[in-house]
Amino acid sequence: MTRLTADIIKDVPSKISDLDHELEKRIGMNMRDFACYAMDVPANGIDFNGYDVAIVPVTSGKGIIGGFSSSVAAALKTMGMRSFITSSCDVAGISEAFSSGADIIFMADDERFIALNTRTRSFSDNIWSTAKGYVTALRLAEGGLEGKRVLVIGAGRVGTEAVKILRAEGASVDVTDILPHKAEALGSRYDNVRAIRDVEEAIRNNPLILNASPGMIRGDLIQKGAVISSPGVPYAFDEEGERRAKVIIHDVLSLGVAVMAVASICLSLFGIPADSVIAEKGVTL
Ligand code: 2YC
Repeated sequence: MTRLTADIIKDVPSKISDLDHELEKRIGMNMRDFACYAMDVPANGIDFNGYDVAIVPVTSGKGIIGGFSSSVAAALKTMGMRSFITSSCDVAGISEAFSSGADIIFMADDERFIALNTRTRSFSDNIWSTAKGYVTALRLAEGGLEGKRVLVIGAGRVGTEAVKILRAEGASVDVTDILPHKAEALGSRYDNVRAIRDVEEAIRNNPLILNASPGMIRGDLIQKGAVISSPGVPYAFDEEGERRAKVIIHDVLSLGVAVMAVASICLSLFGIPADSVIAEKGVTL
């Protein structure tokens, strides 16, 4: 997954309520209700205000990303959770979170971004949650994915989870990646999944796209009326693409965080392995 930068996320805290209202206007659900919908949690099934959520800055590897913790905190607060950023980082921050009675602890190093539920010992993962959120957004925008063909651009960790979740929803998948072997690995592992080498041809032929790649997508390739769900960072579309597409769903962090929060509460499994067994078995409360 592309590593965020302070510049990419600099507006998240100030723009989070606009995003929430935009979502409400477009799909009739705010971020919190959308995340519940994505996780099959009944509306009002969770008392969000009853959750103290700690975000622990992590200095390992490439270190802290300016604004990352405050962006996560802002998204969680918008959902009605009581979020706070620990004053310490790393292990000291985790112990601070525990001793302050945090119910859920959000933390990210360069490899993984998780939400650990201290009450149920389950945790959710940003990769899977982002894929789940963006497949759900595509389904809502398209009015259902059963029996449809979706093009997934990018066979990285989010794209791979999205392929699995799309299959679990009854869609057929064309997948393409700048490294063809990554798409071919998915094509040979799953039926109803085809690896496509010519990405331009694939974009021209598919009106349903989930973009999980960091690359730009030329607007002149996009079909008129295309429905595009795009967790890929940075934003990939030019004016021509925006003119042609019926809808392009994109945000840089908050939708994945919202699904993580709900997933960490409603999943009693200990963790969600990267191969997202949940996505294939479905989640029922
Ligand atoms: O500020 C901090 O605590 C840093 N350790 C956060 C590092 C996040 C690295 N991961 C990413 O940038 C992307 C995010 C979209 C979530 C997953 N990968």
